[in-house]
Amino acid sequence: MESDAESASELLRRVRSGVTPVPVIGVTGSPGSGKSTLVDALIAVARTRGLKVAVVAVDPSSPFSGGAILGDRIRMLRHHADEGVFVRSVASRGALGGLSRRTMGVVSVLEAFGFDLIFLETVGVGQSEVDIASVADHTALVLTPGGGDGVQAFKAGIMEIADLLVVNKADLPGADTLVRELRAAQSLAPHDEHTIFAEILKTVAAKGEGVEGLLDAVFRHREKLGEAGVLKRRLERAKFEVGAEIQDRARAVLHGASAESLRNVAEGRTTAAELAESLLNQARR
Ligand SMILES: Nc1nc2c(ncn2[C@@H]2O[C@H](COP(=O)(O)OP(=O)(O)O)[C@@H](O)[C@H]2O)c(=O)[nH]1
Ligand SMILES: [Mg+2]
Repeated sequence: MESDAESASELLRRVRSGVTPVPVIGVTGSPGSGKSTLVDALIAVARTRGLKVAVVAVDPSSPFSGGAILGDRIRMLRHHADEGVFVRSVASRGALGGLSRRTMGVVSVLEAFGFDLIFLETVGVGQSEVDIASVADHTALVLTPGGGDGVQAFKAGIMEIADLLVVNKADLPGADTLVRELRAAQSLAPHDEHTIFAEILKTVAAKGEGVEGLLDAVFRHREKLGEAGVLKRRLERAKFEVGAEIQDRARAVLHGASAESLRNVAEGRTTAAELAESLLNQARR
């Protein structure tokens, strides 16, 4: 599925038919905010409840540069002998926002294999926060005190896309201030009687504190969504996949533009729109 092999689409067709959707929980936030530690703690809690857990950690770097991937692997390694846990790091390969349609294929396979919960960890840089919200059923944004995270989340419009706002490292000073800032930001954001505000939760992932509560909040959010809400999220995911497919193709079409045709645009003999139109037409034939 990850390597986009010929057989992948047939496999995808099969794993997606008749599978009961399981919660896909997106975990995003700045590097170092404690996402991996939190997911690791969530695994432990979920296991005590008898739930089988899969984790897909999307790393924006190459699979060979080590760093974050290695750290995540080592941390979650304590679960390696547990057959109810599966952890997979995937490189984003420069895909927009780090999430690719291949990643969605991987999620579907895990769903078909009977995992009860699927975590999707992505580094929150730019577009990926928005992407994660469109592919996950439940998006948890991990923030830390004292990092100006609250203000930044508000500015970047991330508040609206998060279903759960997790103030991690609540053992450090400033956690309550951040919670207050987030509350204030929520009350200022446009809302009506139908708005479901993101729950704000404090955790100390490193000690497992507040993690039970976080998992409960995920299930509460699922209840609020209801069947219709979950279906809506699935449709968003499908839309993301189709969009990613279109972008891949557009890139390939652009790649086929000759230097001469580009020079014509640069020097005003053709407009960008005209060249785009003709490239798309050529690709159709
Ligand atoms: N003080 C404190 N440190 C934490 C907490 N959770 C994680 N950390 C530390 O923060 C660092 C980054 O954690 P990591 O999970 O790798 O962050 P990620 O990059 O978001 O996945 C590690 O050194 C963790 O031990 C916490 O609740 N309190
Ligand atoms: Mg991590």
